[in-house]
Amino acid sequence: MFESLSKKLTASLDQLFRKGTLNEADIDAALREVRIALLEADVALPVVRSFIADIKEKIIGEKVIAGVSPGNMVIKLVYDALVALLGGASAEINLAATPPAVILMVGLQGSGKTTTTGKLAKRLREKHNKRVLVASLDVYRPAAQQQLASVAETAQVDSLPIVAGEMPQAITKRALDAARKGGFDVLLLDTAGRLHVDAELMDELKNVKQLAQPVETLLVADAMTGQDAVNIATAFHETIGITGIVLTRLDGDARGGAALSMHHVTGQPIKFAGMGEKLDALEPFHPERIASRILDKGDIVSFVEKASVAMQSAEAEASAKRAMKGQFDMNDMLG
Ligand SMILES: Nc1nc2c(ncn2[C@@H]2O[C@H](COP(=O)(O)OP(=O)(O)OP(=O)(O)O)[C@@H](O)[C@H]2O)c(=O)[nH]1
Ligand SMILES: [Mg+2]
Repeated sequence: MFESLSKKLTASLDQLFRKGTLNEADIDAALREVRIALLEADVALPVVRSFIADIKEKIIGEKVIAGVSPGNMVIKLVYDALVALLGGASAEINLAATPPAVILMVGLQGSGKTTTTGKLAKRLREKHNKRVLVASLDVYRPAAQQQLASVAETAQVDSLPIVAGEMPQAITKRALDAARKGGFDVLLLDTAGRLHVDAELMDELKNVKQLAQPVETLLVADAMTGQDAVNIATAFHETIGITGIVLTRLDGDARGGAALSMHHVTGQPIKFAGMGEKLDALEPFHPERIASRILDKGDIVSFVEKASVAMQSAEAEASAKRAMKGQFDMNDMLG
């Protein structure tokens, strides 16, 4: 995944690495190539713009670190900006609710909701020791409910018995009731897909959300989604309100656009990555690890980090010495 983005991004920064000193034109040229690499990877234009502006601002404000070349410093800043774009720290699944903790799965048609529901159910059972019930609210596609039942069987979790002709809100009520009575810790609600953002189905999701009061509403999105990722994420977040994102098909040759755009436009974390069709192919999403994979400059990043820590401790020591001598000044206060 991200191979072509990784190659281009790394190449665009290699020029900086080779130079001893940098002027503004060098940096502009490198950032122009970073911008092209991101656009070619289908990252949405407003996201790319803000990414580049952010780095430029940081370059201007950045302190010079002893022993670190300007080129290395820029590489480190690009890496930091990538980590931030991917969401910063990794985020765990939230189960902090009076049981059953309800997780609502939403997303476009074929994005991987049903598969991810099965993956998550399996993970919660195996890794978190939870008793999980799943229920399908997809009454529109023939056999969709049966598909979830068979996924649940593979995941070795319970699924709500199917009642023919029942509508989504009634299923939701019955699922909540069954989860409470059955002493389940978690209830996963799989919903119907939609081809585009569709007002009628969105309304239905809003009603289901109101009824179920989920602790997590996860937007399941295909990592191959290009420029449209921004519209999809915005629409779901504005109408329903999501608490996290699951990117599926990261095992394919995703260009990266969705991964790099969706957190930025929603402010919500990417919690998991789907890495295949099998039920154990779900991984927690770690922004730092993904950023290192995209920008193949791990050695430089850790070198700059160490130099920066060393400089900070040297500065702290110097200011402590000055304080001992009673020479503490405003600069020490401002840090
Ligand atoms: N390679 C790969 N395939 C996946 C992944 N997640 C889901 N799929 C496949 O994508 C296809 C659609 O997955 P579903 O889980 O049925 O998608 P859905 O969102 O429930 O679809 P609808 O209910 O029709 O909206 C299936 O063939 C899955 O096996 C993934 O992470 N990697
Ligand atoms: Mg489905």
